[in-house]
Amino acid sequence: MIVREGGLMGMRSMLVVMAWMVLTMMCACDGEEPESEDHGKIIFTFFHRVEGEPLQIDTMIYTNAAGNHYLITEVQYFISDVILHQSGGSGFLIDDWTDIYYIDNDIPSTMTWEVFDKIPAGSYDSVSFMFGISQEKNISLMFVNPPERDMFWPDVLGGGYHYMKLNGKWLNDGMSQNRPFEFHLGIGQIYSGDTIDVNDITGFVHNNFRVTLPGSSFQMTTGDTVHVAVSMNIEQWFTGPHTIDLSTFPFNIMQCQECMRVGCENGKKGVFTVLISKSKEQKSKSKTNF
Ligand SMILES: [Cu+2]
Repeated sequence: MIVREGGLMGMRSMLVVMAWMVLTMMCACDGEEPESEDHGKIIFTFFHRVEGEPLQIDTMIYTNAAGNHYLITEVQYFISDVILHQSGGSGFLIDDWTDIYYIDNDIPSTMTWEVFDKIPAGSYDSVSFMFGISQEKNISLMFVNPPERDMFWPDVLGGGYHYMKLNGKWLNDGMSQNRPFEFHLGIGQIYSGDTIDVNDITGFVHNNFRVTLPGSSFQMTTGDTVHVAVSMNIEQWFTGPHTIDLSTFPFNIMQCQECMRVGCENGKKGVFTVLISKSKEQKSKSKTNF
């Protein structure tokens, strides 16, 4: 409120001020009233691990199922259309503030997602999310700022955005030098010939897939904060249904649909696991750690 300096406040002005104060108080009381709908909130935290331990970046200490020694330099990915599956009911879609969420191992703030949506009280069987972005939503130029913007996928290769950039280096026994790998997932291409020439592209494949987190049931009661700690188990990208030998992969797989298909099939099982915990106070500092 602005009160002008100088001059006496007239009766009319005083009445206006008093009316304003009464209104403000009423509004304040309104705000303290409990919402009619029963709901709680949900916070996602993201962890990157290798064989159960927190990821150590830039260190050649890991060996995948194929026997390649490897290190990881970057982990960047999108999840979208998170659905909380209500017991015996439909799904609650998280989309109030954002429906596409970016996670980056180098940007700690992205590793915690305080969901804006008010989550209806009740019991939930599971939590699922789209890995990457669905065909309908994966639209070129929708992100104008970094870091999301820098996930763009070239239009000529299908457009939109990478689902994931998992970058690193690998080395086999007997090799004298590291080689880079770019395990990038996104829209695949179908080529008419045997050569990989963008002029021969006859179609695109949307490789995004839905992940249902195993053991992700929870109960939401009013005032609860449910903490969903999602772990990406990086070694699982290289194994599962398919053992991936980096020496037989192109260093960048963006134009190898077969490579991306195999990678995505590994991603559907074992890559993502979860721990769910609850806190009562909305402002609680309690947090789940692996
Ligand atoms: Cu790429």
